[in-house]
Amino acid sequence: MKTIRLFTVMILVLSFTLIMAQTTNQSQVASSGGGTSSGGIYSNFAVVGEPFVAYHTVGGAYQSNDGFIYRLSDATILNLTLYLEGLFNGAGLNKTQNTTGNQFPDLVADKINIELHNPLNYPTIAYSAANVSLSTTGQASINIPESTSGSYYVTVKHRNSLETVSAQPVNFSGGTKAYNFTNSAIQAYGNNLKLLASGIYGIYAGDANADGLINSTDVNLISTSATNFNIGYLTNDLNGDGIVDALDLIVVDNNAANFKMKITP
Ligand SMILES: [Ca+2]
Ligand SMILES: [Ca+2]
Repeated sequence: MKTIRLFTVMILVLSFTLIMAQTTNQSQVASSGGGTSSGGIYSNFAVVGEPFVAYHTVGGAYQSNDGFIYRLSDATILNLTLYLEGLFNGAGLNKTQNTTGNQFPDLVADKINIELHNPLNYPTIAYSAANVSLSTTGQASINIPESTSGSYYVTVKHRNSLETVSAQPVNFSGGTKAYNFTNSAIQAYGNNLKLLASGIYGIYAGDANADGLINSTDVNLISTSATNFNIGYLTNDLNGDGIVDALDLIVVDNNAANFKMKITP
């Protein structure tokens, strides 16, 4: 009889321990936004603290615990470093201006578009992010969804700069990826970067009509705008000071004279 009672008590203690363990574990799982659950499978959760380990797995491996299965997100963060010739001030990027002051708040210099292109068929875009903030230190960051794991060329577009592509495809299979367009010309496909200062490279300015060529068409657009004393946050304002004038013309003239054009795979 005593044995049976002791056994019952042990079962109760064990059950309580298991319940507590499950509760404790669940309390340490925090949604990172958009977490979903279905049939006991949780996905896109960030996991904090013990006893879970935040694996970053390729292709979506599963970590099971206490009857639940936690699937950890394979989303990738892409951290780009790049300078735009037009905004470069010797140490970083100027903040673009409009008629009343800064166009963007805080440390945002301007906005860019970032595209991931198929490595075997460049015109095919696998993912794109528009209006990404580019900081005065040349930093831009985007989240690449898990569905876009794999290798892609990284393309940077800006409203009056030359389309520029990474030298090679970048692998996006989870974690954080950094790509730097400022430390060497060979970081861009076709070495298509301009030497801005000793050891510092940037994306060519002056493709005002965004056709992939910096030529007389762009010169004429900017020249006309300067003649009309246009002011504001304008595509023809290459240096972003809020005024279209001779300073912008010098930049586009120089790049047009050197027949600068986009170079893509
Ligand atoms: Ca052009
Ligand atoms: Ca200007």
